[in-house]
Amino acid sequence: MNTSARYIITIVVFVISIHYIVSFTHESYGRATSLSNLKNKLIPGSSSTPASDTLENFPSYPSEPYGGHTNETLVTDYHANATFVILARNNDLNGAVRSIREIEDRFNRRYRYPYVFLNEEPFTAEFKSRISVLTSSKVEFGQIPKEHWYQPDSIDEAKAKAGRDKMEEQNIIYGGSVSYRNMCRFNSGFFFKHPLMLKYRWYWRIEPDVHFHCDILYDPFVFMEEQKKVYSFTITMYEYQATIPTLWGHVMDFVKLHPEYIAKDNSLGFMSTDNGATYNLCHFWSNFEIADMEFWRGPAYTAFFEYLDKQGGFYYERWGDAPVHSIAAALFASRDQIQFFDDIGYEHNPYTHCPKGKGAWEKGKCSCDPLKSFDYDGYSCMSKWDRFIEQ
Ligand SMILES: Nc1nc2c(ncn2[C@@H]2O[C@H](COP(=O)(O)OP(=O)(O)O)[C@@H](O)[C@H]2O)c(=O)[nH]1
Ligand SMILES: *[C@@H]1O[C@H](CO)[C@@H](O)[C@H](O)[C@H]1NC(C)=O
Ligand SMILES: *[C@@H]1O[C@H](CO)[C@@H](O)[C@H](O)[C@H]1NC(C)=O
Ligand SMILES: [Mg+2]
Repeated sequence: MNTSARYIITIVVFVISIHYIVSFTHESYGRATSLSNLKNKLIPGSSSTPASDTLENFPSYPSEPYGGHTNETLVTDYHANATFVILARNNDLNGAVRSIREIEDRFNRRYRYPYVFLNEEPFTAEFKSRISVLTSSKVEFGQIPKEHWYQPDSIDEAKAKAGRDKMEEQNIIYGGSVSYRNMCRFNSGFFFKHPLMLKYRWYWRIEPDVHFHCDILYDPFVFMEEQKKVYSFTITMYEYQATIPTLWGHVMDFVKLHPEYIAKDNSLGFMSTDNGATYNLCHFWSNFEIADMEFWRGPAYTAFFEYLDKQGGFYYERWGDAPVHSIAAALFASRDQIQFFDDIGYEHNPYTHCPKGKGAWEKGKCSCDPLKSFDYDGYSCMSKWDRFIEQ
């Protein structure tokens, strides 16, 4: 062997040795230069290790459609003439902060609908600053006119007191409370007349300490408008009979006086199976509402509320805004104007509506337990609504 041949062999052996040493000590170098890898590069589609293989050890690892990030893009599409409305006391501040934080994160930071806060007392500076910091939307704080809130002079206070005492004895929730009655009457007949609300047509009612469990990926206000809806709900249930002993009788008297207001394809059949003789107590839970204030401001509801208010049942009994709104929606709107929002995961203690529609829970990245939805709880009226709407 001559000198130059020996020299070449030495170099070749040296290069091969370095290759193996680096291959063992530097993993990525080894992968980049391995034979199988070179083969994959030369013959496309021959890869024996699909990228997803690495996830197979983690069967619970989120893959589509669970994964991805929440879309943060500001929605600049057509917006409805709409606002959120929150009735609250100053000491409801922390609960109100939690509710607004959630609706912002789940929906409104992309839509920037305004907020109107209402209270019979002035909101404190602390309340205003702690709410305003949560959102880029316009936030307005209004005081409720006295005549929209307090028990009117036309109410016989002795009779009202007797009613409260009786309900307290019966252990009915809020049975002895005057302020709760003020609140129910205000929500029934006045919130949509507040000067801050008059400039809007649509509203979304929110209470302190509620939860929005899912991303809301479309605009429910625009949906309502486009679909010509009037009223919407997420939870429906039975009312306490003891809070409304005479309500249904007055409703039927009103219907006889004003048959012209009854909608053609109404939802009386959801609330009564004997054509109105008796009320099954089903109503929509009004702590969540997305609805059209023109409906409440219109002639049918105006006459209806005035008629009920004259009977005094908001104070002599304890009529809630939930049955009052619900019965009105059932009688004066057609059934296809009432919307059940399955995809809006919503909780107001102690009940939760969790989406059940195909893929809705995944799409909304919902934090609620789909097995614990209130919909088919024994106390829910949802199955009655399903049957009514399908017939
Ligand atoms: N300003 C004000 N808001 C009230 C008063 N009572 C209740 N609210 C609000 O009215 C709504 C319903 O009251 P809440 O106590 O949640 O009643 P519940 O949901 O029927 O148990 C919530 O938004 C409360 O913050 C009150 O006396 N003054
Ligand atoms: C995010 O939302 C905007 C506006 O709705 C939409 O145009 C866009 O396609 C969305 N992007 C993703 C990744 O979903
Ligand atoms: C929004 O609706 C209110 C009430 O119907 C109306 O007075 C107002 O003019 C509307 N605003 C716009 C911008 O359409
Ligand atoms: Mg509440």
